[in-house]
Amino acid sequence: MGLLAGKKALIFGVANNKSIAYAIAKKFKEEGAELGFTYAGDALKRRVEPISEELGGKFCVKCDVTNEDELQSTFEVVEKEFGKFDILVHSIAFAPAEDLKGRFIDTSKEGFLKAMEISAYSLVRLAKLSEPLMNEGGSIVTMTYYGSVKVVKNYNLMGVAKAALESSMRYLANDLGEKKIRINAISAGPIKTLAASGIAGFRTILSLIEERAPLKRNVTQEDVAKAALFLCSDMASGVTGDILYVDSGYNILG
Ligand code: 0WD
Repeated sequence: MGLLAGKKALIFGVANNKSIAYAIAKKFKEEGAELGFTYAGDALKRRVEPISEELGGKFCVKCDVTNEDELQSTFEVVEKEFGKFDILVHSIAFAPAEDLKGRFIDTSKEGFLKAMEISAYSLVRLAKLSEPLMNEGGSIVTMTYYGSVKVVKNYNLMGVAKAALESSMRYLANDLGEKKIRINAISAGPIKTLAASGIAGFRTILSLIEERAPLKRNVTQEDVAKAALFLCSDMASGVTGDILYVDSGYNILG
């Protein structure tokens, strides 16, 4: 029997089959979970619907996390289709391309607020909407990156948004603990996905990891999916408010 047999998982952040959320959903399905999907906008519908079909998704609904009406209607569908559920995957981020290069000091107010809303506040909002529908023993996982704690060239505004995300995750862990709901983050090493293609000099970062990280290789979506499986399964029953680095060990280097 799979580690997630009988569990229901709601997945945010599939854009295509390179997305980290896709690998996580696939792994969860293999381990017996039932899945529900959302997609950010009409342009992604034709990519995410076939993925939902492939993985036997119970539903696949449009949900731009900046749109309160769509958030409300999504959770109405979740309640109707799932009743209660067990796992929330938050694998969402956005910052304007012009704020992911050059000097951080030049970040626009508009870009800053947008990045914070989509990349950090959305976790708080999704946790709030999930709380009444989550079973005891439920688990939330979000995706972060090392640029939150160290200055990484060009990561700029997204680093600041990830710092807010990580801190939000810890405060949410404290709030949700009494309901026996756990929440953790995975700090993934760089992986070539749609979101990563927006970061200037991404190839250089990939080469640096191969050269310097203890495991001398870049991580894959599958590496991250296995860590997500651990955090969302009963194997991690005592773990909450934590950040699990899945980065070939790069973060330990001085
Ligand atoms: O190197 C990497 N790829 C890393 C990614 C290293 C460490 C962390 N991460 C994080 C990202 O910051 C993000 O939080 O992992 C998460 C998933 O990213 P991904 O799988 O690398 O990228 P992608 O496949 O592009 O998925 C991110 C998705 C969006 O895709 P696009 O590319 O269309 O922006 O986030 C979703 C959307 O599906 N998203 C939204 N969802 C709902 N409402 C919104 C929104 N407003 N905006 C973006």
